Amino acid sequence: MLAASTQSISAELRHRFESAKRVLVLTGAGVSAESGVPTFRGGGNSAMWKGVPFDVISSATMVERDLQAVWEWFDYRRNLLAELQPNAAHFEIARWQNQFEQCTVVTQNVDGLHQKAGARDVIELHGSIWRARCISCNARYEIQLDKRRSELCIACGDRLRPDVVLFGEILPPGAFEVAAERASECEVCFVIGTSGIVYPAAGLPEIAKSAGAYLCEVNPELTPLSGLCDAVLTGKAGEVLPLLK
Ligand code: BJW
Repeated sequence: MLAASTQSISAELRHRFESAKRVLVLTGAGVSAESGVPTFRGGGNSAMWKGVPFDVISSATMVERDLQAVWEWFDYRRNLLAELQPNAAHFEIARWQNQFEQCTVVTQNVDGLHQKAGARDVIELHGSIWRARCISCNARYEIQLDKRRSELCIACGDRLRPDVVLFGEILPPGAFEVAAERASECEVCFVIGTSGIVYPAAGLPEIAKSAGAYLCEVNPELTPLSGLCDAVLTGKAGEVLPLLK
């Protein structure tokens, strides 16, 4: 498959990009791949932790069955993230927020790299690896790398769990609703580095498209959303996004 080049950016995409006032950017694990963060799927492989598929360990059932194992998986990933930096794609998206009147960044990622690159008001559909949440009262706590992570809730004494959205769990209150509203208002919607199979996030491009937005996918592979998109830029986000300048 041919990678995107300045030539593959059509005149229409360039025009839409230059004239848009409201843009929505939906990102997935692929946007962080060039920072060294492993994706969940893609290339025909599925992430594993100690021989357990990620969709088993990242599940509500596992929180009930073996919270300790879930913490180990997230502690491992958080420690990995501590060494990693945002890449050109994160920085480009953060820059877009100064370029457009409204540029909403909606991410499925829990890594915090958009914010580290300077993006503001990021809608984190699947929570954050940098927070813990009480399993009873939902009180939330920041997790700092240099401090020992607390195991119990200060407010009610019950156990804490990672503040991320696992399979079968509902999204943070209001997050999808705000994202869906922005999707229905945007003129251009970018779909970057997501396999587009996890809902409700994967429904956002459909909302944008039915409200008349121009859809552009950036991904080295085709996805179930590719057919819906007006432009498909085949390549790595960190290489493709700077071509839009
Ligand atoms: C590059 C690149 C480079 C590589 N540049 N690109 C409707 C239909 C069917 C099922 C459902 C439905 N609605 C809801 C469901 C159930 C379920 C679901 O969607 N299942 C599907 C798998 C079928 N959804 C849920 O359970 C959600 N909850 C919910 O809907 O609540 C209401 C409800 C409750 C109960 C019953 C019914 C409804 C919650 C979903 C939570 C997902 N959680 C995870 C784990 C988070 C914690 C953790 O980090 O471990 O979120 S799963 C995992 O997948 C993670 C990701 O955010 C998410 C999406 O993955 P993503 O980001 O797309 O990554 P990959 O790895 O899949 O793809 C990477 C892509 O990057 C690839 O395409 C590469 O090619 C590309 N790439 N390098 C650009 N350099």
